[in-house]
Amino acid sequence: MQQTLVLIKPDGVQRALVGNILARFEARGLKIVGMKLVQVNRALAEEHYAVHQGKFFYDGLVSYITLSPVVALVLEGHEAISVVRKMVGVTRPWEADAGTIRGDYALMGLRNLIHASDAPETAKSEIALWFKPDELHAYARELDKWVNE
Ligand code: FUP
Repeated sequence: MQQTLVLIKPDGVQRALVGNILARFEARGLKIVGMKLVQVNRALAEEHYAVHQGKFFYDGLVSYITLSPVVALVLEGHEAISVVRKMVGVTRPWEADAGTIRGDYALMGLRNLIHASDAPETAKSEIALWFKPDELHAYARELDKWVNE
């Protein structure tokens, strides 16, 4: 099973959309294997967005994610990385399809509610950045046999 890192960004927490967003992932069959509320400091923000360093939007991105707490999640499931990316929708919220999280709840600019890893290598490094090994939990769910088999 694949694992992916998801962040419900400050706007998602401030707009009280955490429960709604989690419900979508749970209903899809994805399993929460890590979850915590994090007040992101500048160092973590800079490391998370290192790939964007030097781009015109980098400073805004780093400030935005440190404004207010985020919910960090590790979700597990069959093809979890691409499944979650499709559920999230494209980066520019005004272009995101209806039915996606961004397409249903976001509209403008940086306020795109959510981050999700885009590939197996980034999922691996982002999970290691955000979670210690003992914050991730392997457990069986009765419903998995109805989702996965
Ligand atoms: P996504 O994977 O869809 O979250 O998008 P990226 O990782 O490419 O970008 C990360 C964040 O940078 C996005 F949330 C929004 C911001 N961004 C801009 O503001 N302008 C751009 O041209 C590209 C990204």
